[in-house]
Amino acid sequence: MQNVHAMRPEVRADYDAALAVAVGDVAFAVRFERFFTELRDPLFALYGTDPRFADAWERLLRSIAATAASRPDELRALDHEREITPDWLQREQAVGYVTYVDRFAGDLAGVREKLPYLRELGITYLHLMPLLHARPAPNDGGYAVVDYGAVDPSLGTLDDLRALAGDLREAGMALCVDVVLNHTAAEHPWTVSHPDYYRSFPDRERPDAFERTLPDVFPDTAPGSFTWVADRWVWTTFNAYQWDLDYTNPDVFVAMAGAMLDLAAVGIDVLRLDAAPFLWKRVGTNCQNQPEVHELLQAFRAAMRIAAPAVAFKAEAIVAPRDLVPYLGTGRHEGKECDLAYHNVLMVLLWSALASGRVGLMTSTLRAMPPVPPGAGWLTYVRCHDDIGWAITPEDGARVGDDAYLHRRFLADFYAGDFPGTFARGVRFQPDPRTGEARTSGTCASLAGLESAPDDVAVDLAVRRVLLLHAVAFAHGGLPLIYMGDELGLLNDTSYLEDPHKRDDNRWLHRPAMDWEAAGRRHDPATVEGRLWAGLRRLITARRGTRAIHVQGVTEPLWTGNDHVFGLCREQAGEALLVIANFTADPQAVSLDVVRSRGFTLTGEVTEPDGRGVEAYHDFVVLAPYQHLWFHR
Ligand code: OTU
Repeated sequence: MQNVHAMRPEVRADYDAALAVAVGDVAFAVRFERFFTELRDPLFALYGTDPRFADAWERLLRSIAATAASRPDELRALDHEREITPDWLQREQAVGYVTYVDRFAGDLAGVREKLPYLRELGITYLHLMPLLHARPAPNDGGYAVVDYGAVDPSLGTLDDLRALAGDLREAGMALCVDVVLNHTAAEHPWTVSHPDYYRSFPDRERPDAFERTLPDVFPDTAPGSFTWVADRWVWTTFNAYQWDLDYTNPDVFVAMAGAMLDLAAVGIDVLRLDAAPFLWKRVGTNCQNQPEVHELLQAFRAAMRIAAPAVAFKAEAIVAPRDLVPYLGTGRHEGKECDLAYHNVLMVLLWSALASGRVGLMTSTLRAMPPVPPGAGWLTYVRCHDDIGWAITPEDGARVGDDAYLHRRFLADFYAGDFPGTFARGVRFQPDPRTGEARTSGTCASLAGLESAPDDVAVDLAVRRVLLLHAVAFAHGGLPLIYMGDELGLLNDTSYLEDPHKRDDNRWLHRPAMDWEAAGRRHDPATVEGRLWAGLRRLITARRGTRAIHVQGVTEPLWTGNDHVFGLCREQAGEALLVIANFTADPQAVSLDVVRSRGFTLTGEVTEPDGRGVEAYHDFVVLAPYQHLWFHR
């Protein structure tokens, strides 16, 4: 136990307390010392002067030690493995799938039975939407938890979850679940036993002060950020039944850390930290992305690294690039925050390019993105369970001489099916009458034109659009996610309109139940399902064979000299990938110089993940409608 003797004295005292629980675990001792200051410093900075802190700190150390001590051999082996290969989530082989448990397979036992389907697709990472015990509907799709220590009874038990995690491990798939850490359900027992876990105010003075600079998340259905409950105003950023936790209280941090550690003990591999930007509030700001949020995330991360280092963190922060990249750990937090974050900007730009048929905004905005800190990576995706918020800033627009406001209006109109000539069939989400803007709901296939397609030609174009967007998400670098049903082209599902608890929230439009009958057609090349399935399989195979996609590579969006053709170059360790992608329904030519200038050649090393051949004409490569080509060197 050499390391223990080398410990600094102040570490030693706290360590002794923790060690009493995790006796004789050398690996734990090493981790404890290594990450101790990463845990202690942010917490002392946030809570050091709070009289509640000493007791909270002791409880935290105890639960960290208890989690480490009870870790079964199987998970310890995983801890060891992932400490050696921290890039395990960002390899070129990694592909994720996102789904609701009930809508995919009824319950957790059902998901276990459906694993062969996911294996066949080539999935290595499964994100199951919120599955902890939620309040009865409405519960925002599970984002209103009443018990963090239990699975929702409609989906199964903790044992079912443990069994599923075990099956997945055996199949080489990682399991991600949501931790709703910004708020609990209004019915959570804490609201009664620990009212000081929440933020509430006797009158409107402070709420009014905050609301002067607070944007509305749900301006249409849940305006304002406070809800009058009995005799006070409770902070409710989202729906009235979702009460924001008060992270100025150290007990809240410890309670939520305990919930995360318990999930680690069940064998969860990745925690999705829901609504991370909102954890800390400050008057005079939009109460998102405050510096304290990063202190909290670093402390959660350090606690987990000490207790269960196999577990990775994924930030759900749908914010501007400047605010987003810090969730991956920047500056003094480098290497100490989340492993993954959603690349919301890429997702928005893909749909923007598809609607306008122009790639200038996408190219210039992506080129201006701050680089990802070493070791961290993006989650790239085309659709998810949420709406699409058209986060295009005035600076983004200005770079290509476009008016960002008008472009956002165009996108909302286009994808709501209102713009003349549009192929999209989506709906407006939370239109804001004050600005005339709206977000967009709708499934990938419906937004891409499959629902509106009058004939085979239009169906063909819609299929190609779906594959094109996925191709860029798959080639970009990071961990690509497929949203359940998109592999089959599932259309908008309007049945939510008949459910009084869902009717007000049109995000349910793009949360259909899995159509297993449609899935049954996935091997028939004459069907839409067959073509999408085969197309995605080709993409997964192409990605797998492309070392340049590995996280350590560099992503460089390229100008191709044709405003309708997107270019993307990936390089890592001497290997490179060039993707050129036509975002229009017309043939588009690109000078072969674009290919040659990067050292690629037209013959020999081209893959055609969309199944069509390469056409060259004199000194040009001519891309068919929505075609994308992958060049390797
Ligand atoms: C998340 O989304 C979830 O993804 C949603 O499904 C939930 O409704 C919500 O939290 C509440 O739990 O505003 O429009 O920057 O954008 O947390 C969706 C992050 C949301 C927010 C995000 C939030």
